[in-house]
Amino acid sequence: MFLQKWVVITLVVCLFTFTSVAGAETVLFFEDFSSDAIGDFPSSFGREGFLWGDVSPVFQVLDGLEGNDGKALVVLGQELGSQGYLTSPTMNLAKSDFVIEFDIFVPGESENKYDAGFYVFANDPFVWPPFINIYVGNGRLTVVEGSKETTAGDVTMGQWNHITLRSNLADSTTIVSINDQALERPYAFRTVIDANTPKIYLAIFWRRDNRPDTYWDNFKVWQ
Ligand SMILES: [Ca+2]
Repeated sequence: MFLQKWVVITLVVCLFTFTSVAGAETVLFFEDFSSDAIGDFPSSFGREGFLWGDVSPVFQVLDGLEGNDGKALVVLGQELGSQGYLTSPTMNLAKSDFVIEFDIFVPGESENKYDAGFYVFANDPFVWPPFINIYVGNGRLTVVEGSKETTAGDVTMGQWNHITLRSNLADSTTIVSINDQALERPYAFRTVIDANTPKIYLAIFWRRDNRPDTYWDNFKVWQ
């Protein structure tokens, strides 16, 4: 018998995993109103499109509001039925996810009917409906997608509330939290954002009644 000896060559492949710098965030928009003068209209927002003459709300930068450090924006509701919007610059999205954070203060006099909130619009300005509609009315934070309106939870009247909205366009979900209390389930939104040139902008709005005023601060949007 001829015994053939086989030489087994073991090929060792070294796999190097290059981990990207996960979590590196790109800030798309930040406004704490610190560079605006007291009493001015907030300079980084526009008022195009959505104001109605004498019954418009008044958007004004104030200082030292209700325990908040520095300046904030107050929306002074005027006549019954007043409505108004102010809009952020358009933000171009490079990723499928984005986060919006802001602080809101609603005085405790909540018996009057009012809504104050903001829309996230997609693509071109003022194409209805908004991608996301989130508002505070009578002590509750409500999230609207299309015809589905869901009470997200209670905001605390008479103090600042920190709202966070994490939206993932890839799976069409958004998770809202109030004062870092995440809601139990995500909200599913239609993805109406143009996949080729995704962009969003915010529109803060006020409608219905003359009281109470609403204070906003520290808008930050990143992805
Ligand atoms: Ca501030």
